[in-house]
Amino acid sequence: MKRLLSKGLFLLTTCLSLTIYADSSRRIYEVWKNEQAPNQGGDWGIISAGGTPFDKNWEYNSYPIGNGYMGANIFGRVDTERVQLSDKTLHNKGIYGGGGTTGFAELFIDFNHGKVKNYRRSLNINEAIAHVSYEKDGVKYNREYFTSYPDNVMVIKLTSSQKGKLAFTVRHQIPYLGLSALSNKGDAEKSKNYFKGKNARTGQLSAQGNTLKLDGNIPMFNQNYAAEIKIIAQGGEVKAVDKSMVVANADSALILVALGTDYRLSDKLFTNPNHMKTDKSIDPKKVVAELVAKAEAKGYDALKATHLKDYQNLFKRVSVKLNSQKSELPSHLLLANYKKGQEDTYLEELMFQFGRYLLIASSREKTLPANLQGVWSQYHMTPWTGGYWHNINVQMNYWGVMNTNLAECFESYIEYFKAYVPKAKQHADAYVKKLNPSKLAKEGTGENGWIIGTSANAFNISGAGGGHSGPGTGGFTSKLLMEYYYFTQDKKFLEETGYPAMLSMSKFFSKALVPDGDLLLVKPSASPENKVRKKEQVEFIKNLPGHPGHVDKKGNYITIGCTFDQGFVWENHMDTLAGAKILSKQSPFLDQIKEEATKLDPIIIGTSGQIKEYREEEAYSDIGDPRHRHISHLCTLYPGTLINSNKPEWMKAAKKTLDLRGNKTTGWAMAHRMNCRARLKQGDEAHEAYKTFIKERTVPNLWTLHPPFQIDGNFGTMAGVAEMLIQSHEAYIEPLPALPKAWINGSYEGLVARGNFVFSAKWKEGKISYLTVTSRMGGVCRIKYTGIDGVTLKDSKDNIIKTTSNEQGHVAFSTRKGESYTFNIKSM
Ligand code: FUC
Repeated sequence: MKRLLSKGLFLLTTCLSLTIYADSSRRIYEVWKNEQAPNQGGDWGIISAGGTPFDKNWEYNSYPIGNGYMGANIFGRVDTERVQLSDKTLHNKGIYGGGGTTGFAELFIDFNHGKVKNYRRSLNINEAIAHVSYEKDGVKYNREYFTSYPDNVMVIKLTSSQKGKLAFTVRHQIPYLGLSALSNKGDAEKSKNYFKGKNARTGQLSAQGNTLKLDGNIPMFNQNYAAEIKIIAQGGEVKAVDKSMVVANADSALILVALGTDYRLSDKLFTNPNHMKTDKSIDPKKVVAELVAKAEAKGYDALKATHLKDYQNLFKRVSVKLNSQKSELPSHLLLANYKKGQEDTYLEELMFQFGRYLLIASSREKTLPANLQGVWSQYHMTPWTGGYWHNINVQMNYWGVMNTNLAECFESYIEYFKAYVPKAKQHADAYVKKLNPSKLAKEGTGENGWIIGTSANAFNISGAGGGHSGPGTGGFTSKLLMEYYYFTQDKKFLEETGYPAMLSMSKFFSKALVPDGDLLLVKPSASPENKVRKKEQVEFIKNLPGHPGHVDKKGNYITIGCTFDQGFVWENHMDTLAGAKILSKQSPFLDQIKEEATKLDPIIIGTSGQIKEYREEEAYSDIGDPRHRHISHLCTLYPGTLINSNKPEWMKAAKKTLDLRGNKTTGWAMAHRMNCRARLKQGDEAHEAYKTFIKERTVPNLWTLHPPFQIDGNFGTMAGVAEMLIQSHEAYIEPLPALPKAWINGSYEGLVARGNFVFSAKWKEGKISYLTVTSRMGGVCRIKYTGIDGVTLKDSKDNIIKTTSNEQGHVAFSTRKGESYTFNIKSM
């Protein structure tokens, strides 16, 4: 017994020391500054700058925390602290009339501390906790802020180094509650309309005992909302005065915040009329009261422990070192220096991990997916509605979710998809009926498939057909589902959700194709957002034989068979066929799409050596903007797979296209270029796109801009870093496929490849010195890396594992679920 016990203890200490060892090799990443965030104190008069709302203080300087349900922006002020609160489900009419996210509530905490010493504010992204600390009159003040996903509550802990020194007043506010909130001079007249009718909101505030409450309604979707803020002080007293809570002589204090609305994700939500979308069986006032009561009963220590366990379970899976030393500079200076040409790769690493932080903070199971601004919105009218834009933006949000080991963060999109798909089927019925009636199957049967167009939000999705983006948006979306399967190997998901979705998308695409000679082309078709701009282009189009397309009033060129649409039909048809093979399905329809896939002619090289964006263009930019942000004709290079290393002439043309297009573009568009360069194995060019992105589109809190703030760039470049370090979209896994010179030495742990293989690697002078694979699901692992064939492979028990290699030197071996395999690189 004694022996057993000591053996157990030995094992325990070994495990512990191993964990500690692994942890100590990890860096602590912080976004931090020795200055407070500037704030105009909730000046909601800012309505527009260049057509979209814009507040530099919030966008550039506040620190975002979130738990998927709610977001909070922390300013860290010592006079009046501002904590700006958001909830993805809260919508008003929005900028285009179909709904849009809108700011939820404001918390102001008056400290009146004036001039202070040793000020520091930070966002620790290893823990997802924001901190503020400083000294005033010899007393040290500390604040800690986090949003817990398991407890769905925000926690603010305030302490002072001397007893009884903590004194502050908490005020809550409902933003945009009518015109009184306006103070903006020039825009006041114009902005009146923003607060009227469906954009108005009702609301009330109360303060009782030690609790602040607010609740109200936004008429757009007849949506009720509520918040509860409880202040618990140790020592001293808490007193309600007017509509605020005054804390005096306390030693420490806890502020618990819960937000809620009567939004419940379901298919009815998308098919019901606007006034019947919310769920009146939910009482948000009750919901928030329960959340706060539970959190109070649980207590600060347990809340924090639960939060850390939950967050770190996801965050700690990946570590990356990119030829860097940890910088001691505050992050805004690191960024400022980088912009001046001191390109510290530590910032590149920090940005990568910050992307993972933001994804965990804004996309969790049972919350809505991350929107254009993640989970954060301070505006009455959020830019582009803060919605889900399906011609690249929402997909980009999830490009990196799998390879950066955060598969669980994609579950929110899967749930959203399941809820909107009945509406997407109605859109497909309407599309085929209007645009290709001879192919219409009986409406309501699902036989016309499903389609989603560009714009969508928590309450509505659009259909496709006409306008600035072709129906390729549907294939762009279904791609995410197939990738989820490839990475997780979750067959149940494939059987129940992924495969039916792709099969149904293939049904839709079959009906969107029309014969053209021997080919099948999507009609109508449009390359997302690219417009005809010059007279010469209009002339060129007019003179095209057969007049395949026309320019609409907005300058969109609506035509037939754009590369974007053809490409996504190909991708989806092939994914459907791959899914059918895995699930052993057969049907005449599968034979039909196999045949269709051969008639798509999706990639054509033009006279400039470019991949054509339009079939009818000859030289580059005969049609469309030569510098356009969208590179939709390269979507089959990334995230698709049609353009790959088996087609060197297409790879060459893709490089040419990117060279011609250039990197001068919006934030997310730089991220797409970065990923494309990675797929082209152009490590230095991918890195160049990343550098341009950091220099031109990154702001001091490390959020990134379109401009204005749009989170897809953060997520897209996060995906790009991983894509440079590991790829698995061809028949094998390739570690370090696009390593730039700047990352000549480095390491990573925990990046995921398709097949659910988890990789860790170290490299020196650009060459791998250590490589290990953990198999999560079993199966055959195939690796491409120069010189790897013949290298001894061992499992975790030091058994030598048999490998086979093919003519190209790719190595393959069978794996057991849960087992790790290490290459003895020294023998290379
Ligand atoms: C797409 C892009 C725009 C912007 C918007 C939210 O329409 O073309 O640049 O990102 O989405």
